[in-house]
Order: sequence, then structure tokens, then C-alpha cells
Amino acid sequence: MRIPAPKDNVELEALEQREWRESLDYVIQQGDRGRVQRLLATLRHHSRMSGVELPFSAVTAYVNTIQPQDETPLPGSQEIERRIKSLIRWNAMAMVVRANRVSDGIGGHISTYASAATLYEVAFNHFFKGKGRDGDGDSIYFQGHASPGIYARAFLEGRLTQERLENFRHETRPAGGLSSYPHPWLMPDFWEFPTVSMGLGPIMSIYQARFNRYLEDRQLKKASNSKVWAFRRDGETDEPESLGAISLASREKLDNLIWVINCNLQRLDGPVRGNGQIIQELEANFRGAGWNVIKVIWGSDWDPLLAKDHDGLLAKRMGEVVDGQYQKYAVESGAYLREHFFGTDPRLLDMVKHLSDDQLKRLRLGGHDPHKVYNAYKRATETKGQPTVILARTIKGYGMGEAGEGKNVTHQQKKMNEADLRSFRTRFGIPISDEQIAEAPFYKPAEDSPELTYIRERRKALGGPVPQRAVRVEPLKVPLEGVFEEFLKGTEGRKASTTMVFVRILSKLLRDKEIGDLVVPIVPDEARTFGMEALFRAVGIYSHIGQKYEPVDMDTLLYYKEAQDGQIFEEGITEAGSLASFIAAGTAYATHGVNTIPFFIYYSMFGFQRVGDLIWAGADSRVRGFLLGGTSGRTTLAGEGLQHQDGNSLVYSLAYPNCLSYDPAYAYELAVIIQDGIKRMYRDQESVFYYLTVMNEQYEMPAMPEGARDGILKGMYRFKASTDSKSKLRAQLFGSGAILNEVVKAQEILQKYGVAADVWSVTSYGELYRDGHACERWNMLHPTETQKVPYVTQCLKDAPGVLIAASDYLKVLPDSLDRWAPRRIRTLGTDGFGRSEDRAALRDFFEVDARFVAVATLSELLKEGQVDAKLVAKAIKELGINPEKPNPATT
Ligand SMILES: Cc1ncc(C[n+]2csc(CCOP(=O)(O)OP(=O)(O)O)c2C)c(N)n1
Ligand SMILES: [Mg+2]
Repeated sequence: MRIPAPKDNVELEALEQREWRESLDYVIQQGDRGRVQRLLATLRHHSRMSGVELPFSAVTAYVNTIQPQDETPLPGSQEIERRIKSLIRWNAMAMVVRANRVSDGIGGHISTYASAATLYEVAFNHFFKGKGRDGDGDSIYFQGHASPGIYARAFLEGRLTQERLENFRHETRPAGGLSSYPHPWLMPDFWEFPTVSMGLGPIMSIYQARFNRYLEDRQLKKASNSKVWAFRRDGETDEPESLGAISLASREKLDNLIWVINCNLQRLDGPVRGNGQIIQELEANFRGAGWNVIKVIWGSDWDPLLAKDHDGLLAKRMGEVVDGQYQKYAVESGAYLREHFFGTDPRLLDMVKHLSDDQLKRLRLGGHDPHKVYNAYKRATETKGQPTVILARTIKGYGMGEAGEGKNVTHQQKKMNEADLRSFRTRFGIPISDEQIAEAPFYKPAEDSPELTYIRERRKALGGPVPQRAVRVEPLKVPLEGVFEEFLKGTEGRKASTTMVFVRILSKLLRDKEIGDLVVPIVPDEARTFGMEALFRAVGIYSHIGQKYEPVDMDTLLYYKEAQDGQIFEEGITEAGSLASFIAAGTAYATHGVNTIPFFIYYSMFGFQRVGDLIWAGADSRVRGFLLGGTSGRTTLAGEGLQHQDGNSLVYSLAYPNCLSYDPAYAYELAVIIQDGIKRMYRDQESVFYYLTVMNEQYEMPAMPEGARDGILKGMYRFKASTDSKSKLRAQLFGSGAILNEVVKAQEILQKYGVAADVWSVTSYGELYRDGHACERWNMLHPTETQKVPYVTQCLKDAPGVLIAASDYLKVLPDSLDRWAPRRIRTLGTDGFGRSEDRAALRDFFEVDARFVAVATLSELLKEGQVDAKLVAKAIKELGINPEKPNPATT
């Protein structure tokens, strides 16, 4: 039949559209998807070349990514899985409700797990690989606030007793409790990854996935199909660290990484994006960054409706409703949904006229539909060349009903009254009678019940339980004397900085036959700053795809070499990312059974001060390895000024209980500390890590004094005793790091004023402080036994004279030893903001140079009545000190 000629432009356009659609339909029916995609790409290119720009859109429609015709049925028994999930839901809720009845205010969360139960259970039953299979399982980052659900499952699996569940949030009880959130420090056989400081789990998971690749590429671990799963949360994505590293995952093609973001559209106070759509916003971010995005918005109940949506009316309506309104639909009746959601268009109303209000109310969302979730996971695990993010829509507090389902208060809801409990029980079919319900008892079916049999069989088939932290590493047996020997001798006139010494130690360790392969150097675009560029060529920079270009400096000896088996992580300017790598490498002994030894060197000011919470997460993870605070010391780093000059980090690091901090001055000190650190962490398998400050001031490195090793490790030793045994005026001078040299100079100055002073190198105020308190505590609790003497007290027992300490860090460090010293310690330190200046001027400004050490000593002797005030005034004058200079601590 001949089509009549169009009357106007509208008709013409309608005709064109129909013809083009029909042509496309023909290709869709005849060809594969690739053919359709190529055709559309060609048309897009053609129109662009003809000057027609297509508007950019990073988002797809507000519907599921996977179409029903592409789905496969969920294997296993849906019915048993549903019952298991219901029991876990119940026990997780009961755990929190019961804990708060016994101890009001103890806290705990119901609503997070309630919204995520299906997301977890599908993975537990079908995807999560345990450690037993091929010796290597998946690494799973659980949402911190979902921990009650994870404990409740472990209870059904027989891994946790009912008593432990009763002791949720009562960790100090003798029978053992359960920690509020995932903490490997507190439950070292259970939790692997701490996640509850929000935003850290996401970035750690990305670098974990990349590190797993690194181990395989460097053949430290055999290739496996293990995945890193990160269960994240919509509100959490506001934290800058959450999305800050997503481009690394796509750039590195980390198809071993799967993120599941539980989009319940709510955070603690209210909606995440009340006036927008968090799912669409995240889709744009992830698609833009090159991730495979799978949206799981609508459950199977919606499929028949969408199948009827030929004109895209329903999809359009879905896309225009904002999240705050969707939350309202979740708490309202079916009649409300009909009127307000479908009621905007008679054609939409017509689509649902066969459904009752009750049926409308029960239309499930994607994240609560095991079939949809299964298909998303399946596609994610099969995706090659890209990381995947699943954006799953759920309802916060799902199942809590009036007590909080979808309500703004749900996050904090810890109590359920009897009516709430009864409806929860009925909704999920928990076999608990009306008489018992008020107690909210735990429920575990018989060991031979179909539920427990199923749960055991599934986990067995998948390689054992998760989460499980299991240290299966062989301790290293290496003396390493050969590596460290040369540093004990000193540099015999040659000048070097402790940074240069560190780089030499690192290079030698990298060449060591026994442990060289295990060393993991990490730098955040600072290798040249620390003189490490020779390592680029020597061991290569890690890149999964090798080097696809000819480096500009190819013709030089030390060219910029990237390689698939490269050993260095050159992370670019991200201390957070570098730390995430440090944590992955420093916990590989537990995650993979590999003793990798990370050395992460960075500008010390950008460590504890900037990414301290990540270091805290590392400490919780029982990380091992060395953090090197480069260019540290407030007056040692010349020129850089207020932002860079670090006098703080050693104070911060004191707060990390398993971090040993040292401020070494000389090559042998650094060597002794690193050697002992490797021994403690990798031979003795202690869960400690090290923070070492290294400086860029160059000076001659002396040979190690006899018998100093023990003191170096404990925190202090006498470096240089006075040669003058006759003088009555005596002093003990403490120095550390680069300031030790000023103290040595002060020893000479003081001689001129008749004072005989001994010089001590204090390598660690932190260790001395801990030892002092440990002794005091023990003595308090054991009054009838021989009292312990703190190491500082032992050192100073027979050391005569006044005590003066100079540090390139806050005065509080030396001050902290005061009570264990025989007399008060006069402290010089660098409280205040740094300045752009040279070293001499800085040390004058902060009053920590040799002259100030000398004057402080004389001033203390004056207080003791041993010298005259005139002598001190004379010294101030002779040494050229301006007594009216402003106080550096406050200017
Ligand atoms: C860094 C950090 N800031 C704040 C909190 C406190 N906090 C705990 S849960 C929460 C809201 C969580 O909302 P969302 O991320 O959407 O997770 P949901 O519970 O909804 O899955 C907040 C603010 C935290 N744990 N960590
Ligand atoms: Mg949320």
C-alpha cells in the first residue's frame, strides 16, 4: 500500500521515526548485538561529522540494566534460601533488641542489614568463595553496620555460640563477646577488613584488588579467579575517598573487583538525595570512570509492567520521581502508590488496573529480589576487562514495619515493641509463639533441619566459611646480617642523610636473595624527592600492561621503566591510595599467606596528619611494614615552610597502639631498627608496624658505639659521654633525629662554660613513654612484688646533673618522660607553624640549635643554684641570642 505524502513536518517526522525503527528492528532480528551497536556507532559518528552533536548522557533509563530475557534462573532452592534469610534477619534484629534491653544505650543497628539481607544471602549461597577452595578465597568488605546479620549467619553456621550473640557489644565478658563492627584487631579469626569508618572500605578494596593482581603478575601467588567484593552504601559515597579512586580500578582493568552499593536511598538523618536520584548520579560517575554498571532497581514483579510499556511511559515516570518521593511510596499504602505514582497518566493507571492495592504495595524492589540479585552477581563475575558496580535499590529497615521501615529514624532504631516483633515474625514466618515473642528469643533450627543442612552444604561447596581471617604464612627465617653490616661502620667522613641511608638499605633488601622479591616499595610521586629514582630501572614500576611507550629517558641508565613484573608502586599523588596499597601489602600474610614487606615513603606531613584514619584502619587490620616519614623535622626540612615542615607526626603516631615510632639520627640506628623490625614482624610474626622519620640533612654518619643496639631499640642510649670527669657542673643532654647533631655541638659549647655534659640519642620517646606506663601499671597492681623500674629511670640512675632535651617535634614528646626521670627535664621543641627559611635560621627561630641547648642547660644550672645569673646572661650575649625574639610557639 502506498503511504500518502505527509501533510506537515510533524507527520513527516513521525513517518521517519517509524521507518528508521523498522529498519533497526530488522537488524536486531537478523544480527547479533554487536552488529546493532556498530550500526548505531556509525550513525552517531556520521551525524557528528555532519555537524550534528548528540547531547551527552552518562545515564541510562531508570530501569534494570539486565533485561528479563537475558536472565538465568536462580539455582538451588529459593524456598529454603528464603527461610534461611528470614531466620538471619530475625536473629540479627533480636541481637540488637536484646542487647539494648539489657544495657540501654549499648547501640547496634537493625536497619542496615534489614535492607541488605538479600544482597548478602545470594552471595553467601552462590558466590563468596571461602579460603578452602584452591587455597585462596574472595576478599569481602562487609558494611560495618550490617555486622549483626553477618554474626547471625555465623550463628546458624555453628561458628558462633548463642552466648557470643548475647554478648554482642560486650567484648570484655569472660566468655567472649562480639565487636560492634568488623575489627580484625578484636576478632582476628573472623574479620579481615575494617570498614566502619565510612569511605575507607571503598578505597581499600580497590587497592586490594590491584594488589591481588600484582601478586599474580609478580608470581608471588598463583593466578586465581578470586574476587574482591565491596559491599558499600549510598550515603557513604559522599565521603571523598569513596569515589576518589574509582578511575584506578577501570584504568587497571580490575575485573576481579565487584562493588555492590546498597541504595536504600537513606543515610542516617534522612534521604541521601531527597531531591535527586542517587542511583542515576552514581551510574553517571561510574560509567564516566569506565566501570561496568549494573542497575538492579526493580524486582521481577515489575517485569510484566515494563514489558507492556511500549511507549516508554512507565520508564519515563520511573525516571522523573525523586528519591525523597520514592521513600514516601515505600512507607505508604498501595492506594497511595496508585494515586500518586501511576495516577499522573490514565495510561499508567490502566497498566496496573488488574492489580489490587495490596498487590501494588508488595511489588518488590530489585535489591530484595534474589533472582535479580543473582543475575547481577553472575554477570559481574563473568565480566572481563572492567570492574563492576551493582547499584541495588532497597528499602532501609525492610521488614521493620511501623518500627522503622523506610522511615527517617530507622538508622537509629534499636528497639521493637511486642507488636512490631509480632508482625516481623509473621512477615518472615519465624516459628516463635505469641507467648515467647516479647522476649525476642534467638532461633536456631535443629542441626539436621533442611535449613542448616543447606547452609552447610552451600558453604562447603564454596570453599568454607566467610568471613574468616586465617594466618597461614610461614615465618621468614633470615638473619640479614649481610644487608645491614655496612651501616654499623659509619661513613668515615662522607656525608649522607638518613633518607639516603634508607634508600641504600632498601636497595640492598631488594637485591637480597631470600627476601628481595617480598619487598614492596610504595611512593606517592615522590621517588625523586627521596633519591629513589635508580630503583625505577633496577626493579621496575608495576604496571599490569607493561610499558606501551618509549620512555623519554630510555637512553639513560636510570630510565622510567614500567613493567608487568615491576616491583614498585608509583601511586601518583595520593597518600590515601598509597596507604591502601600499604595495607593490602602489609596484610598479605593473612589475606594470601605471603610475607610481603611494604616500605611506604612519603612527605611526613602528609601521613598521620592527612590520612591518619587510614593508618588507624591499617593498625586495626594488623598491618605489618614500614612507614617512612620523609623530609621530616620542623627545622630539618629547609625552605618549604608552614605546610611541609613536620613537627607533629611523632606525636600523632603515639596514639596508634601497635605502631612503633622511631626518630633515628644515624645510619646504624636506622639499620638496627629496620633489621629488628623485619625480625619481629616477619620471623616472630608480631602484629606491629613501624613509623620511622627520615631526614634530608646530610652529615657524617658515625660508627655504632659498643653496646648501643639494645638501647636503640628500647628508645635511648648514651651516645657520647663527657671526657671531663672533674667538673662539678654536670648535664645530660638528649637529642634525636637531625637535632642530635646540635646537641653534640652544645656539648662542646658547654665545655667552654665549664659544664661537663653527656649526650644521649633518644631514638623513640614513644617507646620510652609506653615502657614507663607499663611499669607503673604493673607496680600498681603488684604492690608486694619487686617493683619494675622504667628503662628511662634505669638509664639516668647514675647520670648526674641537669636534664635537657631538644627535639625537632613538639615539646610534649620529651615532656612525656618527665615523671620517670630523676629530675625535671627542660625541653626544647618546635611547637608552632613552620617558616620558609634555611636550617640555621629555622633552628634559631624555633630555639632548638646548639646555642639554645647550651643556654637552656646553663639556665637549669642557675635554677639549681649552681651558676650565677650573670653567667647565663653572658652566654646569651656571647652566643648571639636575641632575648626579645617572639615566641615561635605562637607566632
Ligand atoms: C567517617 C564516618 N563518618 C560518619 C559515620 C557515622 N555513620 C554511621 S552509619 C551512617 C549513615 C549510613 O548511611 P548509608 O551510608 O547510606 O548506609 P546504610 O546504613 O543506609 O546502608 C553514618 C553517618 C561513620 N561511621 N564514619
Ligand atoms: Mg543508605
